[in-house]
Amino acid sequence: MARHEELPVPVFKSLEPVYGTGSQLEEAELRFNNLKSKFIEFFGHAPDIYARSPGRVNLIGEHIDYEGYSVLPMAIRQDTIVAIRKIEGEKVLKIANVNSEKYTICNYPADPDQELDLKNHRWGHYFICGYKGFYEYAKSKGVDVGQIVGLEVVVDGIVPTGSGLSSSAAFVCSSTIAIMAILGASFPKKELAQLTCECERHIGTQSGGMDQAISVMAQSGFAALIDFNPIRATEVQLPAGGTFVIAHSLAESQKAVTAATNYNNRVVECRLASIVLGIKLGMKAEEAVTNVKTLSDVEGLCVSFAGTRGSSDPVLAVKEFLKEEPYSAQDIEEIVNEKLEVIFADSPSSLDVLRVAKHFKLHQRAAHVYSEAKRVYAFKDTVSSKLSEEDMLKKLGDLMNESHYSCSVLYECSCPELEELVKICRDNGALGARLTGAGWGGCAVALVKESIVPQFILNLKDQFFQSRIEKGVIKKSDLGLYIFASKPSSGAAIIEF
Ligand code: NG1
Ligand code: MG
Repeated sequence: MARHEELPVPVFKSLEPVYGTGSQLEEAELRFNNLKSKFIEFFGHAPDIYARSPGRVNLIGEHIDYEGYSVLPMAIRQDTIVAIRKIEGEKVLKIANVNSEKYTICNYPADPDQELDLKNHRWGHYFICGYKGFYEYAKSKGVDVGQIVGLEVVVDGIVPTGSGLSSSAAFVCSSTIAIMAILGASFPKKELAQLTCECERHIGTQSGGMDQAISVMAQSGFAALIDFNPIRATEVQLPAGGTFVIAHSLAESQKAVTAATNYNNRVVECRLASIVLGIKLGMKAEEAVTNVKTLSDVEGLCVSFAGTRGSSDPVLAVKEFLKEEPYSAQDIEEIVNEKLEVIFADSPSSLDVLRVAKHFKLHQRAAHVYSEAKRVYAFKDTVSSKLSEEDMLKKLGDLMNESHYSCSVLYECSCPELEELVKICRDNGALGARLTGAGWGGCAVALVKESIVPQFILNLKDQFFQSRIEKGVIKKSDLGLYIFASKPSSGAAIIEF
């Protein structure tokens, strides 16, 4: 039997296969009805097809996907639904949102080669990422998708934005799949995961592929170990006695806007760390600059070095060869024998990073990546070990705590609100708690014993959210959006009524 990632995105004629029964189905029915009436309101007729793709919470493995390392996320119930219809004649993409006050209608030309105006970020840009990516991929595969047509689109997303729960990937994946379906193409899930990852980069972040991979490939009831090159998703059964509670720090992390100082900065630092490590471990400077792209490319050299010390831990090489003090651009240029602007000449977003970076913390970033990559496997091994459930949950919690420490201290992608929230989670009995997603705001995820979940949520409401309600940061009636327990949900689907 084919592995599930070889299969196409499932097409359903009703909502039950995606949303199950009960309150979740009721909520979905309301959303789909509303989406349809909004579509009629905007465009005068109903959509032809719907596509949905979920957000995700990353349980462990932060900021390592773009370095080629496996990660362990699960899909959450919150998703983005895209309703779509072809318009013959008019070559325009009309992208509307059910929340038309916050997200006003965006029009773009129906031109797959258009460049996105990144200086003027608009919410509709994410749809265009999928649009461009779909056409690029279809062309590379020689798939004929016919004449260019116009599209009418209405979007309904309930993944909180800027929260580290991948609202962006949910939007890009549901858009791409809707476009694919309306144009009559069908690609296997793993190809969609790859193409949506690449196309989200049109927005200007040098993302890894975790979010799109889990959004497209998730299986209900399971988290997944996602490997890259090639993309693969292996189901991970989580222990029944533990629940993951997601809580928002209420600091919004606008990744597309802060990329040069935050996300892309770290991608650049990792690349520089890997080049310097490659050189220190015997590569010719020129060869390292040309061939070394990620820390996983030089892991073998680091492990060989560790072997001379009777270990297999690549972090030993980091400690030996990368100084703890921040490097200046000049420090690095002397080692690599090249101008940094030349190394990154083909990447405008990396050049933006170089323009604003004061220094580069190569030691800390590399130490985080190598140690976090190991924690992912330790997490996976623990889940499938013979430990008692009690011991298993404790071990998983410890790994999450270590991950948070590393993100916070070595990768510096936390923020005061997340630190406060993580501490409150632990003080209230979480076995482990950590930031999730890119960080610099957004959500924390806590592993909590099933039996104390209701009390845990009440305590967090009291100790973290209450003062923010009083200050008017959020409305009490919206609390359910900011703190909730989550079970592993299903991945992308196409729905045709
Ligand atoms: P968020 O910020 O949750 O969308 C981002 C990246 C991931 C991964 C994490 C950090 C995008 C689309 N996603 O996730 O690929 O690198 O940060 O682990 O940029
Ligand atoms: Mg995102």
